[in-house]
Amino acid sequence: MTEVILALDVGTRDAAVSIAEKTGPYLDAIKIGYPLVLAAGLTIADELSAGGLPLIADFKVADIPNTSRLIAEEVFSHGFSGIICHGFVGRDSVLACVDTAHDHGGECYVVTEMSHPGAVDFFHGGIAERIAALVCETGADGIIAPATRPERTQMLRTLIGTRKILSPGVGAQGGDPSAIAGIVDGIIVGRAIYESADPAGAAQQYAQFRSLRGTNPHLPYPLRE
Ligand code: O7M
Repeated sequence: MTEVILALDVGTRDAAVSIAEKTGPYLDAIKIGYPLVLAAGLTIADELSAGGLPLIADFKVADIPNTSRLIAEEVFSHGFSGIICHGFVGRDSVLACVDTAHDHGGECYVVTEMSHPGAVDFFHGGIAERIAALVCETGADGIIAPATRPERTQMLRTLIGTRKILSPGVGAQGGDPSAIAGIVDGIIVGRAIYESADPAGAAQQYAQFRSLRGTNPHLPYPLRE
């Protein structure tokens, strides 16, 4: 199943709780990060995780190993089940997040290539491929790779095998869910759900793509459960 992960980047606690409640039945996880946590405080994580869906901390951690570990420890003491870090900081910093996540029974995802147009300035030219190799070496659980460039995500799939790919850029950034859902493990959707006049209906529409997991004929590995 290709999971549907809501990027809950709203600006108030009330909006976050309301949208999480409405869309929850059609979601497999919720991702929160700076926009919501800076507005509502980290205790919003305790509140959302009590709803029962896995909660992913998107702080794109990019620091020295000790600081990365301290951030990850704080994250996992607030009910998160996963953390996202950057890969360009290098093996020791990525390992600090991976090891802390695993110590707490959680998962760590590494940003390998971003979805926005400017990402090509740095992530192309071999960087994304090197980060993908680092992901395999460090035992990270998966990568973040762009729905806006399915061909790049397909290439990254060949490098990371059956490790998970979570893919943002669907909807508001122009990524087509039908082009990406067959090669990834989860699509990350924000504005196209939380800015919709009918967030539950929008989430339900994206939930239809769950059945596409592993259907891309060019996949080097069988992905279906
Ligand atoms: O659907 P959107 O565009 O409203 O939101 C997309 C979410 O995914 C938002 O939370 C972004 O910060 C995040 N994201 C990207 O859009 N592109 C990336 O390359 C990486 C992420 C992300 O989640 O990184 C962990």
